[in-house]
This record gives sequence, C-alpha cells and structure tokens, in this order.
Amino acid sequence: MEQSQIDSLLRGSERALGKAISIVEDRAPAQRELMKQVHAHTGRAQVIGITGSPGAGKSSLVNQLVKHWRRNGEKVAVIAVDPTSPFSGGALLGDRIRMHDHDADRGVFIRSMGTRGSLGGLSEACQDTVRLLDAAGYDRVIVETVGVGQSELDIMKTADTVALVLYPSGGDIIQAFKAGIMEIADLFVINKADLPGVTQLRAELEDLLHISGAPEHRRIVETVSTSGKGTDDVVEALKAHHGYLKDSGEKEERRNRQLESDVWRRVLERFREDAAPNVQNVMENAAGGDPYELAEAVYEQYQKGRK
Ligand SMILES: Nc1nc2c(ncn2[C@@H]2O[C@H](COP(=O)(O)OP(=O)(O)OP(=O)(O)O)[C@@H](O)[C@H]2O)c(=O)[nH]1
Ligand SMILES: [Mg+2]
Repeated sequence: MEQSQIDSLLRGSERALGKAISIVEDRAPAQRELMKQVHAHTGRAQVIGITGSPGAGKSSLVNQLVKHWRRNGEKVAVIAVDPTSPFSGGALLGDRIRMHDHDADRGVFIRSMGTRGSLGGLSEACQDTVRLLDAAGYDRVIVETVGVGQSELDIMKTADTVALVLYPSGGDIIQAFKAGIMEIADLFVINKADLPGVTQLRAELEDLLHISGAPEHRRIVETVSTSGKGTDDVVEALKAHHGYLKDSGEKEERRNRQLESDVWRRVLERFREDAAPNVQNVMENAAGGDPYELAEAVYEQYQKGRK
C-alpha cells in the first residue's frame, strides 16, 4: 500500500481501511510492510472478544453495545467471524440485517471475516485486522466468534476482555468447558434472561467457577439483548475488567505474552511462505510415502536453496 493510503488509514479513512484489511486477509507478502508501518500507532483500542454457542445472542448483544458506545460518541468496530457451523447460515443473514442499523453511521465499522481455506490463516488475519482498526482510531474493537475451534480460541486470546455469552438451555456450559473457553472468559453474560431457567444456569455457573478456583474479577451479568436490558451492566463490567487489567499489571503481562506468540506466528508464517515451493516440489514426486521422510526432504531442499 502506498504511503498516502497508509496516512489516510491512520486518519480513519474507511476506504483505506477496507483495502488494508483485504491485504491482511489475503496474507499476501505485502501485509508485512503494511503491519510494520501501522505498528507504532496501535495499542490504544480496547479489544473485546464475544463468544458463545450459535444463537446465544452474541450479535444482539454486540448491537446493543454498539448503540451504547455510539451514544457516547466513541468509534466502534466490529469483526464478525463467520460461524463455521452450517446451522448458523440463517443467523448470519440476520446479523447483516440487524447490524445494518449502523451502516449509515460513520463511527461504526463492520466487517465479516470468513473461514478461509488457508491453514490457520483466519486467526492471523483477524489479529492483524484488529490492529489496523486500532491504528485507524477505533476506541472499541469487538470480535464476535462462535466458540468452537482452535482458531476461534486463538482469536479470543488476543482480546483484552473475553465475554462468554450463555443462555438458559442445557449443555451450554459443559460445551464451553470442553472447548476451553471457560478458562479464558473474563466475563459471563447470561443472555435471554427473559426465558425460564436463568436461576439454575447462574447456580451451575457459580458452582463451576467456584470449583475451578476462578479469580474474583470474573463477573456474571444477566441480559435481554433483544430489548437492551442489562447492557449497562455489561458495559460496567467491561470497564471494571479493563481497570483490573491495568491496576493488576495483567495488561502488561498479557501484552508481553502476546508479543512472543506474535513473533512466533510471524516466523512460522514466513517459513511457510518460503518453504511452500519445496513442499510442492517434493509432493509432486511423492507417490504416497512416509511423511517424516518427505518432511525431511522438504527441509533439506529448503536449506540447499538458501546456500
Ligand atoms: N428471548 C430472547 N431471544 C433473544 C435474546 N437475544 C437474542 N435473542 C434471539 O436469539 C436469536 C439469535 O440471536 P443472535 O444475536 O443472532 O445470536 P448469535 O449468538 O449472534 O448467533 P450466531 O451468530 O448465529 O452464532 C435471534 O432470534 C434473537 O432475536 C434475548 O435476550 N431473549
Ligand atoms: Mg451472530
């Protein structure tokens, strides 16, 4: 991307932003230079991850949060990571319609991000997109994912605060527990609090948190995201968690941990790019065979090529 376009992005141009996001989504080599350029302008936004099973009401909650923050004049960006589950196909269309409320509003930027074919490419693209939005001056960046796969979990780990949306219907908590999301959630939202079963769900959740020795700062909040009831409590809890992160030094710690994994992923990504021709080469001549030997052959060829 040209310098003038990067400057536009830093001034908040949606067009420049859209173009930059396409570059990081494609994982084209140009993304490296781009990310280098914007890096110095990141670190200001509050990144909020919202996860939970399909239909839990994540988008409805996001919608309410956007409204709330817009009323305060804050700039808000939303990345909706497409649910992998085919059951959610219909709901996605719903997302578009509901989120359409904000389309004309210049202070809101909404982007859907698909599960691309490339290995692990989604979480990388998503992390970089968060940084672009941060650099473009968005105060809050919300990332919505369905809590299922490893790449969603990776995406959530890069957020400052992770909210897990649950709703009264059996099996929800256990699923989250299995997927490893319970451990990384900072805030629990019991949505659809207008439906029966809330008291029981809260009791189950409190038990689980108690058993797992969860730290004090993890709060439980009830919402009805279709009406907006409880949104203020979510906002308040997010604010409290952000304060806790700063005061306890955990924000610093998390950022440092993030830095190392970021360096790793960039090294690996670069290696994947560089070794791709060797893999292709070796695979062309491999009629079946032993993966260990083939990998060895790739590595040998790669090293020879570097001499
Ligand atoms: N009764 C009730 N229904 C709700 C509430 N919040 C959301 N819903 C409904 O639940 C359905 C799913 O809501 P979404 O906000 O699309 O849920 P989601 O978690 O984003 O769904 P996916 O993105 O498909 O995983 C919609 O029909 C909403 O109207 C609530 O608080 N109470
Ligand atoms: Mg949704």
